[in-house]
Amino acid sequence: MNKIEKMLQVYFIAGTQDIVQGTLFSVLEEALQAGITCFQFREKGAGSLNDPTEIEETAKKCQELCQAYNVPFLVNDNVELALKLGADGVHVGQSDQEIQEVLRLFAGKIVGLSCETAEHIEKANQLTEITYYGVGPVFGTISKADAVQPIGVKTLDTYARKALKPVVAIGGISLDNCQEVLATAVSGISVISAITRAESISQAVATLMKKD
Ligand code: TZP
Ligand code: MG
Repeated sequence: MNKIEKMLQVYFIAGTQDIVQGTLFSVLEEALQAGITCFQFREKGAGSLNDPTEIEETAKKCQELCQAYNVPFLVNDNVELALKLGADGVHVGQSDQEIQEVLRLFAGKIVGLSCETAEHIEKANQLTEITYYGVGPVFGTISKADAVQPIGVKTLDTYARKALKPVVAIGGISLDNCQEVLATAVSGISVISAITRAESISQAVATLMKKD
C-alpha cells in the first residue's frame, strides 16, 4: 500500500451541517483519535454556514486539529479557501472549477476528483497529476441532497479497475455494508454519516478500516 492508498483508508468528510451530536470540532477530534486517515472540510448544503469569515475560521480550526494528528486536511470545492489556508489539497467535482486549472494551482499537492461515470474515469485517466478519484454514490445517501443515482458495488468495482489512480468509495457507506465495498478494487472508504451519526466513533472507524 502506498502513501495515497493509506490516506484513503478511512476518509472522513464533514461540515457543521452534518453534526447531530457535539460540535464539528469534538466529532473531528474523536475521529482523529480513532485513526481516520484523511479529513475533508465540506461546508455545503442545508444548514451550512454562510459567512465566509466564519467558514474560514471553522476550516482553520479543523486544519489545526488535523495537523496535531498528522492527518491530511483537504477542502471541498473551495479552491480559494484551500489556497488561503495552505491546505494539503482540494477535492473537486465534475462541475466545480476546471480540473486543469485546479491541478495548476495545486501542483505538488493532493487533488481529488469526483467521478460518477465510466466516461469521468476515462477522462480523469488522461490527467496524470490527479491524486485520487472519489467514486459513487455507491448507495443512497442522506448527506447530499443532489446526489446522482447510486452505482452499486459491482459498478464501483468495474470503475475502480478502470481507474489509473487510487479510488475512494463514497455514498451511503455504513458499518453494515462496508465489507462488501472493501471487497472491491477500492483503496478505501469515505463517509459522512457513518462517523457523524455513530454511536461510538472509535468503533465506527475501526470497522471501516481496510485490513492490509
Ligand atoms: N458525494 C456523493 S455521496 C456524498 C457525497 C459528498 C455524501 C456521503 O455521505 P454519507 O453520509 O457517507 O452517505
Ligand atoms: Mg463539489
